[in-house]
Amino acid sequence: MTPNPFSPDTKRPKTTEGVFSAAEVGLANRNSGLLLETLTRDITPTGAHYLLNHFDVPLIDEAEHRLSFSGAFDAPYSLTMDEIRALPTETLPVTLECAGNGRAGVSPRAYSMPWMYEAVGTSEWTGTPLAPLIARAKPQNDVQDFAFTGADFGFDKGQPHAFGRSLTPDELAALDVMLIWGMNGQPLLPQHGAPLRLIVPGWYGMASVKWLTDISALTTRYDGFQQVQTYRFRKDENDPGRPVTTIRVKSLMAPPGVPDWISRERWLEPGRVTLRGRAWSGGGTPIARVEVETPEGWQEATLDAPVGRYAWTGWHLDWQATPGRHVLACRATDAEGRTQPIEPPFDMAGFANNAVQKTVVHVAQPDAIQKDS
Ligand SMILES: Nc1nc2c(c(=O)[nH]1)N[C@H]1C(S)=C(S)[C@@H](COP(=O)(O)O)O[C@H]1N2
Ligand SMILES: [Mo]
Repeated sequence: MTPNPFSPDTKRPKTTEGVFSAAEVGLANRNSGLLLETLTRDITPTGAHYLLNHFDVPLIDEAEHRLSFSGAFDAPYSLTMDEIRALPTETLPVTLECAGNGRAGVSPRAYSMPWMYEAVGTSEWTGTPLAPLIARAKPQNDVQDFAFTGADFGFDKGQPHAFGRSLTPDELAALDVMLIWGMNGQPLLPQHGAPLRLIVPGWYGMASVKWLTDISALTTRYDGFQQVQTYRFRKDENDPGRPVTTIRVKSLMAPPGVPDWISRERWLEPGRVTLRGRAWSGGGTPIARVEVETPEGWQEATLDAPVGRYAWTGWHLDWQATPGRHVLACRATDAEGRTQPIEPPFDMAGFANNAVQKTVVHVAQPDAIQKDS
């Protein structure tokens, strides 16, 4: 028998520091981030929404695609895409954020997709509520988990598996889980899960399974790799950890002025500038306050109306920019009083780093800038 070519540690140190490896850069090329300048928009342009795909993107013929309800259901069934699109349709703006967002700012750093700030975005997702479809399949009384399986298959830590996640019956009852086929008024793109995905509003992105093929009712707890071996907060190797679920409160600033190509530090002219950005929290909790740090100290920003219960809130603050180098920052607090830390919280996998973003700006008159000639 040929052995599994991928051992638990194949080319994967546990944590690392300093320069980024070729493997990390390769992951960053496949999994693009939001363009921070689009943080001025309520809805992220589709092409600027972040991507996180563990394996290869399955290119599915939607005429052949079926969603099956299998396992411990009394009335298992399956649906074609035409049948799914004929169901009651809703459109919901939801902010999605990857649990690994901010990982590159945690020290030592987990050896994985090296996100800085960009793994977040808001889309208008079109689909149908999932709960009635599960009820129609008549789950048996002793069901403990519903397992959601994607069409993508690969290896992680030596373990072959299709990407899959689960929710308990209680979680399903508490969350507004949607079955989604449209994004911003267009059909889902292959890289975002076409033809069908889940959106689990208020939770980190890993729960929103793409390329959904099967929903299985289990009378035991689901033990898929992506459910039990990762997406857990762990302080060290021996820590069994706690599952990663709802999104932590966070905010970002759309960088003002214009950038330096490599460093992304900014240049802007002295005078009044409107600083703008977005703030969000998990579990449907509204944003209560955003403070912005300028050389004059922390000041409270003005909040826009939220884009939706599960979507981010815009904020803005007018600042009189004075000449010099400054570090700007923003910090959100949600309606339950949770606020962003200044320093990144440590986690073995670098999950849920919601530390404040810092933006370096250089304020100078145009005539102080050397012309390109
Ligand atoms: N089948 C499948 N679903 C998946 C993933 C995946 O790799 N395979 N990645 C998850 C993760 S970790 C995130 S953050 C979101 C990203 O969704 P997006 O690429 O549409 O932004 O999809 C989730 N659903
Ligand atoms: Mo993610």
